[in-house]
Amino acid sequence: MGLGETLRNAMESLRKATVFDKAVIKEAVKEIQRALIAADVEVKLVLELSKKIEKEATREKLPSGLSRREHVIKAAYDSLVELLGGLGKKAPEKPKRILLVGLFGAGKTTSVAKLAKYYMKRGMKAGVIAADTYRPAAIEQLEQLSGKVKIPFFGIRGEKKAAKVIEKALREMRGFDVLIADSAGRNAFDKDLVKEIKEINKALKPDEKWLVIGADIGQLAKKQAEAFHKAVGVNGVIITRIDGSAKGGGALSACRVANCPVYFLGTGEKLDDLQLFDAQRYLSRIMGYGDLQALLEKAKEITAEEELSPEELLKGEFNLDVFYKQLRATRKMGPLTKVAEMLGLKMQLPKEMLEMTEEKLDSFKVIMDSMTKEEKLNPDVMSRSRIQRIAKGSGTSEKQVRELLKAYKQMDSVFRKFRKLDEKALQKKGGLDMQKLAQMFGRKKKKKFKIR
Ligand SMILES: Nc1nc2c(ncn2[C@@H]2O[C@H](COP(=O)(O)OP(=O)(O)O)[C@@H](O)[C@H]2O)c(=O)[nH]1
Ligand SMILES: [Mg+2]
Repeated sequence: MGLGETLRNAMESLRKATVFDKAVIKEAVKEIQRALIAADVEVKLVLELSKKIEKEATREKLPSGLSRREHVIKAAYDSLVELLGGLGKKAPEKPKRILLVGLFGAGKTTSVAKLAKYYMKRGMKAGVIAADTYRPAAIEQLEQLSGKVKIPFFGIRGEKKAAKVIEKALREMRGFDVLIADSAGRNAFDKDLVKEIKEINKALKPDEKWLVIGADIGQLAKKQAEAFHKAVGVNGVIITRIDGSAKGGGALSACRVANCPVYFLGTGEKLDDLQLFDAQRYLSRIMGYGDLQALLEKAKEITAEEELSPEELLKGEFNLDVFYKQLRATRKMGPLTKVAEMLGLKMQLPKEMLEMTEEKLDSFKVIMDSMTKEEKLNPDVMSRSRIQRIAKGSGTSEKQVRELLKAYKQMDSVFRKFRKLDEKALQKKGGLDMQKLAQMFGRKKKKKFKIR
């Protein structure tokens, strides 16, 4: 599974969870962690991101207009965008001289031609300079690539000094809007390479010095960006082969940390396979969402699950719908035992209810899907024939339907006791406080966790 797919799964589990609580968020965060680490994102960054999401998830006050679910999805999405490069600097629209640097095989020569085509398409007069004098075949490679799309090319066969080539090119290629120079790589970053780039740099005086790296180097991109930056003042990055590598996320986040803006992504071998980099667009593309807005819209669709506050639960109508939601919440948070204990009601709580299995809950859900609204809101109308109909409609047995109804009744009577206690407390004044009781009901003080 690629990065996009795993991240998407994590978002989907946030989006689709029936009960939206801490356990769901924790699980989703774990999934995001796994996805990022598999993409070679530095562990430290992954942990920072997880903390950020969890912090936002437990925030007391939410920005207006968002449910907690939407807020968490947005927070996760935004932190991912930030991790992969933020809404940082965009590639310059009208560069004058670009020098590409990088190690062997990074994709420099290919990218020189791609860039020339890119700027030509935008109405600029672009030319390329073959300043890789280290590898004899490099000149031919660039000539061939640029010849395909009639990009003006300059190179001197047999010339060993790259700076000489540049000087001559600058004299010959006047009147160009943008000149893009290739340079030689090495197997590793070394003095020899730095010396050569410095000479080219002096001759060309480029306004843009971009480092080309293959996505497959993952988080090593940080070291490389820093080294090249220190040596020759790199001010932008092109990440190539993002199409074939699972480590694109690692390379992108590493450049972010190194403070090197990623301007372009190489997405294939053809000259048109070059994309302006935008973290948000990149993320929405790999995750297969139109954009964040589309994702939030989808989250809204399933926000049908109403908010269930403990206050309402204790004060309000208790019915099968509330029962089902409470069962799920209880299972995840286990708070009912505590409240019951405090009220001396623990013994009266049916044990099976606290030990309800996921399968049983699922079967309850299926059964309730076959009930009418009236039956759910007012289970007293239940009759033999209705039970038969529900069992048939839900593909369960009458016994299972009765089991659900029995559990509901037990719970209902427990809640009646809660309410009575509270009324008495109110009469006494200063006795049991509904607010306090509610807070204890599965939520830590003040940290109210709405279930939407
Ligand atoms: N799939 C893919 N291949 C690429 C991309 N960019 C470059 N390549 C290939 O990577 C290899 C090395 O590219 P080259 O430009 O010669 O690298 P250089 O040594 O840095 O000049 C070539 O086979 C290119 O076709 C890319 O974005 N995607
Ligand atoms: Mg090359």
